[in-house]
Amino acid sequence: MVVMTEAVWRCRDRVLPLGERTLLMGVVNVTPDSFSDGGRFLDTDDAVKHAMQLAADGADILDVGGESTRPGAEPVSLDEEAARVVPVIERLRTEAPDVAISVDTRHPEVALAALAAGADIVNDVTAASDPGTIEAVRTSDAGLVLMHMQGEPRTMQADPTYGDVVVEVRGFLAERIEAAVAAGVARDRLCADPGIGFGKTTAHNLALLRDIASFRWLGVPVLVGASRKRFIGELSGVDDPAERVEGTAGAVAWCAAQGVDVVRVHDVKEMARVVKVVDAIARTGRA
Ligand code: HH2
Repeated sequence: MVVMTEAVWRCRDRVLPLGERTLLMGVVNVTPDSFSDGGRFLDTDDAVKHAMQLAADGADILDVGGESTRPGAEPVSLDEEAARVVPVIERLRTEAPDVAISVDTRHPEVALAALAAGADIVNDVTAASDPGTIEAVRTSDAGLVLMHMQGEPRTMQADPTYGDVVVEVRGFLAERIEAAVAAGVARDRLCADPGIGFGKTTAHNLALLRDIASFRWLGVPVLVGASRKRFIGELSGVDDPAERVEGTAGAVAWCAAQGVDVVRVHDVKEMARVVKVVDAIARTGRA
């Protein structure tokens, strides 16, 4: 049984409830090269249509990204990245007013443009390593996802090495939370993510997921993005990332049962059904 405390995640003027249920962050990749759906939604209309479907399927947050962070991906220019995400965010802001919008970027310039277009959250796979991102979040009162990554996308899967992966990743996130708070970001704006697949072997991913409940000690909501990732394909014997739905459901069910607050997923309709059942079993406070 997961015993939850009353808490919220504040993102600009939105208040996301924590504890009652597992929140769903739907992935909207406006990229030609994302690992599981690259090129499908590069056009603004296609991306908005896809995002609206995810919202209808039950997404609480739409995570709009314009740069692939898959292992081996080449960086894109800031102008190109902003040109991909800003028109999509502007449209979603008016067409999906009830859904929170995050921008998946490691660049403060893109974060600022996305916030100006109406984004509520900055999702940064470098845990706001650029002080400009902290400043953009502080001045806008946006939410901020701090994610752990060892190395950088192009090379991170070459030879990831840890002593104790759980202790190191959790310790890193604790430091980044304190750094953000020291720089003036309110603690209730923050969210922590162990960065599944970012400079991690399958064994590292599994160790982090096995011990994910301990990340609740960080005192901020915990987000996990395991959806369709390589280790899921490896474990379930499925090559095509788009076909890794059942394996993803296994990881999502585990996370929901362990009290993870937000799961970042591609298959929102299916995972909404999964978390409804697991939340009803695992979370207290229900009739
Ligand atoms: N994973 C991906 C991208 N952004 N952000 C957070 N906070 N956590 C994650 O686990 C995470 C993330 C990778 O998935 P995807 O966006 O589908 O692929 P790509 O980076 O190739 O666009």
